Parts: sequence; structure tokens; C-alpha cells
Amino acid sequence: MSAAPAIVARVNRLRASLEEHNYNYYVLDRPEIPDAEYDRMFRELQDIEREYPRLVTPASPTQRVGAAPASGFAQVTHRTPMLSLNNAFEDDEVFAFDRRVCEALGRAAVDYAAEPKFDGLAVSLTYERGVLVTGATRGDGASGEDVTANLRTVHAIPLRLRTQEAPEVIDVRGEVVMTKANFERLNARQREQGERLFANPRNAAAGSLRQLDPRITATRGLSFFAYGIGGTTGHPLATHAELMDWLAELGFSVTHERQVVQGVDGMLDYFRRMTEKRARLPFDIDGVVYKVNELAAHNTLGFVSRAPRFAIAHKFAAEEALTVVEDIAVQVGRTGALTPVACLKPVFVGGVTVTHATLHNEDEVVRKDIRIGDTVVVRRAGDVIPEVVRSLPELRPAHAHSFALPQHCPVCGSDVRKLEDEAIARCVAGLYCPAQRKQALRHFASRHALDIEGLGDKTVELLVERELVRTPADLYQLKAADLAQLEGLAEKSAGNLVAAIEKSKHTTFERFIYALGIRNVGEATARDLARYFGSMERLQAADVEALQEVPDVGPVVAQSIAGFFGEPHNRDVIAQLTAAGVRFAEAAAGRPRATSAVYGKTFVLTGALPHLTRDEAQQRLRDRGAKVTGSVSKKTDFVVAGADPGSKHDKARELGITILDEAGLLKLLEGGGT
Ligand code: 5U1
Repeated sequence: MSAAPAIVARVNRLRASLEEHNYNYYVLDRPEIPDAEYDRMFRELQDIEREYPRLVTPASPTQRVGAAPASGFAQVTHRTPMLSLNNAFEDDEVFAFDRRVCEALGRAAVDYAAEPKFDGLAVSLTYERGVLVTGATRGDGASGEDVTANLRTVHAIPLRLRTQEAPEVIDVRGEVVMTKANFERLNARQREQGERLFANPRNAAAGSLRQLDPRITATRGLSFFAYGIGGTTGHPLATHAELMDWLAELGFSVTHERQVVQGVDGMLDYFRRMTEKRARLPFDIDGVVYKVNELAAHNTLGFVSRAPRFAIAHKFAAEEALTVVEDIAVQVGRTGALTPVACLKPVFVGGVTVTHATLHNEDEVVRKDIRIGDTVVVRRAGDVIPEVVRSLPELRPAHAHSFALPQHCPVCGSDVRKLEDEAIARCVAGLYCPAQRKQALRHFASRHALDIEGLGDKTVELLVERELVRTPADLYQLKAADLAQLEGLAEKSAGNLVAAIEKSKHTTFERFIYALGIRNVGEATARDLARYFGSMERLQAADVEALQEVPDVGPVVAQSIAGFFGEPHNRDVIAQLTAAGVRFAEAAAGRPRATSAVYGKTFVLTGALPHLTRDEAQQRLRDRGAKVTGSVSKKTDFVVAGADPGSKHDKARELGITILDEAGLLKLLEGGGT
């Protein structure tokens, strides 16, 4: 049924009225009518739209909540990247910022637009011909998540801009925040319902915006403050202050705390006033932002990586609090590193309750003289991880005691070693320790190690979590039926993976050494070790002195290798691998002879060769005692260039280095014995 003109006119009037009152209430914070009157008009509009569905438009005030729950969020590419800000923590850094700006602009003094830095979530809102079409999170700055349905429920975000002259398209940038009062109310409700509490208003805002059901977001009372645009406005604006006024005219909340200030004195004065006012503001802020006020200067100043040179965030000092170290636990990371972690009496600092803080390594515990039982200063700034700043020995109780790292891994019981000139102690059972399993398996299967095609990160995770595999040797016991049970592995890929594992049994000695994941042993060292020792038996028997006979192996690497083979758990896994049928041609690892034409020369490979793969070319060169490096320098002897060689080729020409094609390389390789 089509609506009579009087109905259409009524709908338009109701919408205009509701938009106006929504704006007065949520943006200006100045309601002009009682809530009951607003609700009456809203219901009248809903009734008419129900009767005449064709009159419904996406920008109608009834359409804020309406979208069905989503199963996930799509990615949106920002038309203009969303920048991040460089931070200043000290006055000096603000002085340096002003100096850089004045120098670049050739001015003695500059005006800055100063505003609070909201502690919320940055979003980008795209309006086409004045109507909100997309709202996205910042993501990595280049693309974010499409949270349009959720952002539409935020009343301070206009569904339609308050102007007759809306730009064809505009991206408005700003921050979604939750007031401290709404945060308290939300947590009280969560507590009553036995739900998880949010640590601070920012986490609550983020959690609310990432709800799959927009109806939940709608109940969270989120706010939005605009602070800029992506790209240009197409509107004659000379300053950031004018841009903020214009955004306010378009219907956005813009902070009342904004102010134009002169030079460093003005910025620092503003910072001190906001520091003092911070606790009384309805929102959390974590600092202030200064932007060069003149917009034309933004183009002159440009960007460094993803941060503008025309703006800086001046962050408030980190909050500190006192608490007690109840214990020091030890975590074993995926590379075997042992990290002492302070277990703290829970303390609220910087917006969260802190119960643990990393102490990084044993030296740090000694340097800061932190003992179990000590009262310590804990610091946390914004989203930075909490840290123990220092202990207070004057408050030390008699029962306080020092901490020492265990000599055996708390996860697997193997030896713990600290290499010379390294601060980190590690569990040496890289092939065996459960904490290091996933990492060890990923590395073992990687392309330059045993190159097991199809054994990706996800499969490794599943194999370890289901306890189908504990060490690399267990891989060789897997059956296609075991693998086919894993999510994402169809019968065919399970069969392919078993075949790939089988194929990996035939490898080279250097790949096998590299695959063991010995700390400090990369591909080049693995190759040198394979050449020098020629057999696993000789390599395992070598002590630190013997290992240092190998070219380029110093004391640290030698200790690392000796420590690895000294650990019985690792030797067991190697024996199991051999028993499972893993074979490498040990005898073939003869030492290259100095008679090869490429022996001792340094090569750089660039571009695609017609017949040899990059790996094959590298292998042949290295087998004959050549060195292959990644970049061209005066030390390079030859550059081998294939198709589309790029800048390395140009550099070789500049430096007068001999450039070979594949045929030239092959000739040179044939030119001497190996
Ligand atoms: N208040 C405010 N926050 N904030 C964050 N202004 C502001 N501007 C930003 C960011 C990331 O960026 C523009 C300077 C590009």
C-alpha cells in the first residue's frame, strides 16, 4: 500500500523531531523534552513504518537497532589509512616536537590545537551523501573490522549528517568510549548476573563494540567523540579548530576541552590543567593530543611511517602502586627461556587489577634486589604491561628471602643453562620439553629443515594438543587414520601428510642438524658442522673446544651445541629418529676443496633463474665452498642475475661487480673440482 502525502509528511516531521531530540540529548547533553514525549513520537513512527514498510529508510531513527546477530566481522579497507600517534612522556619530548615542527615550517612559533586523548577505541565512520554507510575499527590502520551494525546503536553517532551540503563521501574519525558512570553500572549488572567483570572503561567499550549481537551493544550506553577526518573535506577549512567546529555542526560530539594554544608553553600549560582535571572528567583519558592548528601545514609536515609529523600524544605518567611479592614463579617459554614472574598481592593500578608481573630474567631480580615477601612499587601505563619498578628494602620483613632460578626445568626436569654473555637461562631439552614442543615441531618440519609439506602451524597445534605427538620422532609413528580425525584435515590431505613425513626420512646431514633447533645454530652453522664432523656420532662426541675448531663457531655457539647434545633427552629423541628410519648421507658431507673456482668467493643471487631454483643454486655454490649472502656490497665477488633482477643488479653495476647469468654460473661451477 502506498502512503498518502500526509503520512509521508508526518513521517518526515517525526524523523526530523526525533533526530533533533536525539542530538540534544546525546550530543549536546541538553534534553528539551521529557523522555516520555520522545518515546511517544518514537512509537508513532514505528507504528507508521510497520504499516508502510516502504517508507523505512536506513537513516530512520527506528533503525539504530535492528540488524540480526552476525557470525563474525568482515574486513574493511580504510580509504585513507588510520594513523597512530607518536608519544611524548616527558616535557623534553614536547620541546623536541615543537622544534621539529618550527624548523620544518620555517617559523619561530606555531599554534597548536590541544585536546584530551580519549582512552577508548578508534573508529572510522564513512558517510555517503550524508548517510552513515560503514563503521570500522582501526585494525592495523590499513584495514579494520566492519562494526557498522554496532556503531549504528551508538546514539552520539548521527545516522545522517545535520547538513544540506554533505560531501559526496567523508570518513569521520574518532573514539568510541564508555563513561565512567556507565562502566560502573555495567559492571554492577555483570556482577548481579554472575558475568565476567570488565577491567576498565576502555576494555568495556571494546568488548561492547565487538559484540556479534548489536542488541547487546545497544544496552551498553557507548559514546563517541569525533576528532578528525580521513582525507579531505571538500570544505573551506583553514585550521583544525575550524574542522572540529564543522564536525560539531554536522552533528558529532566534539570535546568541550579543546583549545588552541601557543607554542611549547601553551602545550605544557594545557597538559598540567588536564592532568589536574582528569579525575573530574566523565571519561577516562590517558593524555592529551597536540596538533599543528593550521591544516595546510599538515601537508608540509607529512608523515613518518604511520604517524603524522604534525601531531603528538603527550601521555600522562604511568600510575604506580605498592604491593607485596607473594612468590616468584618461573615460566618456560616456547624457546625454552626461563622467566621469573612476580606473583603479587592483587593491586589496582593504571585501570586494572595486577596480580603478576614479569621480572624478565635472574639478573634483573638481582639488580632490583627483589625478594619474596618484599613490598614493591608496581607501575602500569595505559595498555603497557605492568612492571615491578623497585623494591622497598626499608619495609622488608624478616621472613623475606632471595630468589634463585632452578637448575632444572620446572616443566620437564632437564638441565637449565645460561650461556656466557646471555642474560636468559634456558631449558636445554629443546626436542623433548613440553613447553617447547610446538616450536620444536614447527621448526623441524619447516622448509629449510626436514621440509614436511602440509605440516603447518595449525596441524602442529592440534597434534600436540591431542597428544598425538610429543617429539619430532613421534611424527614417524603417525597413521593416516590418526591425522584424518583432526579438524581441517580431510582423508586425502591426511594421506598426503603421511607421504610427506615418509619422504622427509631421506634428508641431508646439514638439514638434519638444522632441524634439531639447537639455539644459535642456523642454516650456515648447520652446514659448517655437517662438513666438519661428517657424522652424527662425531658431532655428538665433540666438546666445546673441538666445536670451536669449526670456522665461525665461537664459544657461545659451541656451548649451546655441547649443552644440547649433553642432554640425554635430546640424544634419546635423535636415536628414536634414526630408529624410525630418518637417514642422511653422512659420508657425502665431504669438505669442499680449494680447487673449486667458486671456493671462498661471495655470491649474491637475484631474480629468477631459468632452470635452477634459488635453493638449488645456493646449495651448489655452498657445496663448493662459496658464500651466498643477501645483499650486494664491496665484498661481493659475483652477482648471479635472473629475470627481473631489481636493485641488487643495479648496485652490482655501480660497484663494478661481475654479473653472471645462469649459464655463466654453471660454467663457473664446472670450472673446478669439488
Ligand atoms: N583527541 C585525539 N585523539 N586522537 C587520536 N585526536 C587524535 N588524532 C589522532 C589520533 C590517532 O590522529 C590524527 C592526528 C591523525
